[in-house]
Amino acid sequence: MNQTRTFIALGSNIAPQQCIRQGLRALSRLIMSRLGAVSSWYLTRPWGLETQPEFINLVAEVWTGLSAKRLVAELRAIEDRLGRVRTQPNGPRTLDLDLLLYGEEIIDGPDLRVPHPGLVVRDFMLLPLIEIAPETLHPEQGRPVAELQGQILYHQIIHRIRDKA
Ligand code: PH2
Ligand code: MG
Ligand code: MG
Repeated sequence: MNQTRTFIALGSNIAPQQCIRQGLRALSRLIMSRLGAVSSWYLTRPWGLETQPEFINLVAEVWTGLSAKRLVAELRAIEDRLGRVRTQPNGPRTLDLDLLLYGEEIIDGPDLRVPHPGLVVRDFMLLPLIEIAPETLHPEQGRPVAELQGQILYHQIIHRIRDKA
């Protein structure tokens, strides 16, 4: 099967240890797809809405035969199964699954932008990606992601979590 290399950001600040574990399990069972490398878990300060609990953030590599649109629909279905309630923008969530990169495709639609616009400015998206795939090309910038660290605007990482079990 012809598979595309994608990277997905996971984030949670409601029962985060449990939700991240369940999210990874769901990604490992995704139709027409295979879970690849998974970064360390990072404890992060909330960005956007500061009066909420700290997050756990990480990035996973997923090889998939799904289209970007279909993949995002599957990610949303996983979020819904994990009890995601959509009230405040940037508010607390059981699980957020954001598509960071879909091969070298650039998608600029009303509902979906890839590369994720937050990727280069949020440390909790860029640094875990660099940890697992530093050579990956950012298709809008034409440079490997490891060279983009100077563009980070939001430094939310508190520390890497050593014991993820
Ligand atoms: N996600 C948000 C809003 N703020 N803050 C952190 N630290 N981590 C996140 O994943 C996050 C956030 C909206 O998706
Ligand atoms: Mg998000
Ligand atoms: Mg999201």
